[in-house]
Amino acid sequence: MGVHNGSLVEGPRDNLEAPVLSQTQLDAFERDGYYVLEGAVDDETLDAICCEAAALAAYESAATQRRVWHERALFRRKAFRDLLDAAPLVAAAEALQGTDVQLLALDLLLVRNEDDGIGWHRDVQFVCNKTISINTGIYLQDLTDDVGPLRVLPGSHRREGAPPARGADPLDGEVTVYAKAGDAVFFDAALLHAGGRNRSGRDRLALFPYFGRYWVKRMDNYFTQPLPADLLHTSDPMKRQLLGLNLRPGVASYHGDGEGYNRSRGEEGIDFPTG
Ligand SMILES: O=C(O)CCC(=O)C(=O)O
Repeated sequence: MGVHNGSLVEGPRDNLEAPVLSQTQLDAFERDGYYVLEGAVDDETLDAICCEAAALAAYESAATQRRVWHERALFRRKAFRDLLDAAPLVAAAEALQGTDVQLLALDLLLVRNEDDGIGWHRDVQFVCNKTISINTGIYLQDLTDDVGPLRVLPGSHRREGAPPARGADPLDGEVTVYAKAGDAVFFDAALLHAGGRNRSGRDRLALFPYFGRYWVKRMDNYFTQPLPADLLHTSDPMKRQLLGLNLRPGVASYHGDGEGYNRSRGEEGIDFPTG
């Protein structure tokens, strides 16, 4: 077993097109299927998220061992909306997934003390030779052995088939990811991974922004509540793209171009804006 392959994002995000990860880091993500970005969320945002998450957990019945809150529950709270302003997080997601990156979902996971955790699994069963979507664990406490750290099987995102072991049994080549609170563990959603048993005596909380290509369907259909108005009507181009409202101008997606092909087939004023 080893430890994670993380290292810091290189430099501030001053240009949307500028790569923020080195080619070596991108190659490691392609080979291993995961990448740890240290300090993805600043301390102020992380503190606010921890407070809101702890409040949600405190309100939940003590009998609940494990539960997830989805994006519409979370986006009612400013602290979670502010995650979309975490520039290092968004820049790394863009570098790993592509310029047409979208936020497919956002979940908060609560794992109570003495919960068994979750055995080896993939978040999507669709294994192929490209990364279609990336789940991201942002843990709200340091992942020490008593908290039940995340375990991953490097390279498994490119290999079809069921986990070669039952439950959470150890696997040859597995890596334990000792991420710190506020780091982001990006992993190809087809990567085999497992979450350990929580023996810390405290709630184990983690946020999972789930990224994908722009042409992958967001999980909007599952929600009965719309996005909050400030997100739905935001003029921030990157937020609009993350939320599936508009691609940023000039960003290539469906046809590998900037939507020029679709526009050339349309009719002005009917199926695209004229302004
Ligand atoms: O608990 C973790 O660290 C991972 C959680 C997970 O993989 C899941 O809930 O699907």
